[in-house]
Amino acid sequence: VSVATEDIPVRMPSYECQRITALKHHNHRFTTALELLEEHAGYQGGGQRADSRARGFRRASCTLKSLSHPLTSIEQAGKLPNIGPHSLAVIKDILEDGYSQEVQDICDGDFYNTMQLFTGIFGIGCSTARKWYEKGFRTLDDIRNDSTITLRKDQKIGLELYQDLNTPVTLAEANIIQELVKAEVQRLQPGATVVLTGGFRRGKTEGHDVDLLISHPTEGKETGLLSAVLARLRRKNLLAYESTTANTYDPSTVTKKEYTLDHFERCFSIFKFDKSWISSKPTSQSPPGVVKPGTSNPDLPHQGDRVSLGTAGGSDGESTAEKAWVGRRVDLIIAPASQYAYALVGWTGSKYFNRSARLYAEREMNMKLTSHVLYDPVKNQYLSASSEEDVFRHLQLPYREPTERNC
Ligand code: DGT
Ligand code: MG
Repeated sequence: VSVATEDIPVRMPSYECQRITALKHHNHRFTTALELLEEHAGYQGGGQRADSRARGFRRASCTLKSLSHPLTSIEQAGKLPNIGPHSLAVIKDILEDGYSQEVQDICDGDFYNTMQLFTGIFGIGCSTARKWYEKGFRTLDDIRNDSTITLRKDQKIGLELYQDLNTPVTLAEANIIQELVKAEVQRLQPGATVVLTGGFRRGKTEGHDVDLLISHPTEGKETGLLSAVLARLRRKNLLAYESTTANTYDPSTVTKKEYTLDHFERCFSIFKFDKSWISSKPTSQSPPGVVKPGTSNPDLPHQGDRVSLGTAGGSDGESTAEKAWVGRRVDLIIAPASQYAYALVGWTGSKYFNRSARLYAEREMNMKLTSHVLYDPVKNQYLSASSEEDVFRHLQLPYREPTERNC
């Protein structure tokens, strides 16, 4: 007897971290629309209410991503967890008409497109972008040419390198940057580790930045590493921008503070990625797209070589028209060994996976999960973990591979 997939009862747990969410799934036509609505809701002011509207669309999208077959009926959508009335109405439109007029109108509108343009500037958040939109600004030149706007250093470079920073980073580029940083880190501190986290670790082949988690198996040996690595990169003229924040982790405040952001020592940077690195042929020992740094490869940067040809200038100006490098956003995060497993989970993401894991820990396990530690307030115990598997085990969650955390 054959049963139509939409008639199979779906038993889906409501926390995203309890489910498998792969990059490829069966419901892209719905999730693209819902995530556009999420983005649009996030662009609107209104604090927590706007945030929770945005989150509602994302949660509905996450549910459909976890579904093992294409959604074909609104009745079934209604039985799934975390799909609110607004999302349901959008799904219904798409099922019936093949598209959503609401989404179409947003895409065609000035507001959404301008907000996308302005929030694409490194250092510009929704509130500044919205302020500019309300003042009537619509193009990057409107911003560049307005004498009343004072930009911070990061925002200036964001505007200068707009084109670069809005071109997705490829996995091949991310691998090269990871190898390059690893070589520098290990020269300074043998045995130190540099792991590519974020979306790339979840299997994405493109991203908006490169997230590198740096650690050392011996606690304490990571101290001072970041500033030393940055000094080396600076000497080689590989940095177009850097901003470091010190470690502010204090375990005793774990229950008091909202730990949505973490407290690791960290550097937001923009690397000057030499365009010629990517055209280099990988060596036979390298994985595809990876060029091993070191003396064996003449194409990698050395002090004073052609990497330094470029200087950060206007993306549409003469100075950068022939620049030999492309700007790439890189986050360097330093995690002490004892916090490494939690940092790895936190920095692998996705952001929504983390959010749901933290919520699950709090509501279902009565524990506090952060990127530093898992804390049990009843036993007043910090639960140590030496692997991601340990973190999942402590939470009594089935282990999910990074590629299954794409909510
Ligand atoms: P992308 O770069 O657009 O391809 O996407 P992701 O998933 O790499 O996102 P990204 O780079 O913003 O962040 C990487 C992961 O690290 C993400 O899952 C959330 C997490 N993350 C980012 N910033 C922070 C932070 O300040 N604190 C903590 N705890 N986690 C963060
Ligand atoms: Mg990333």
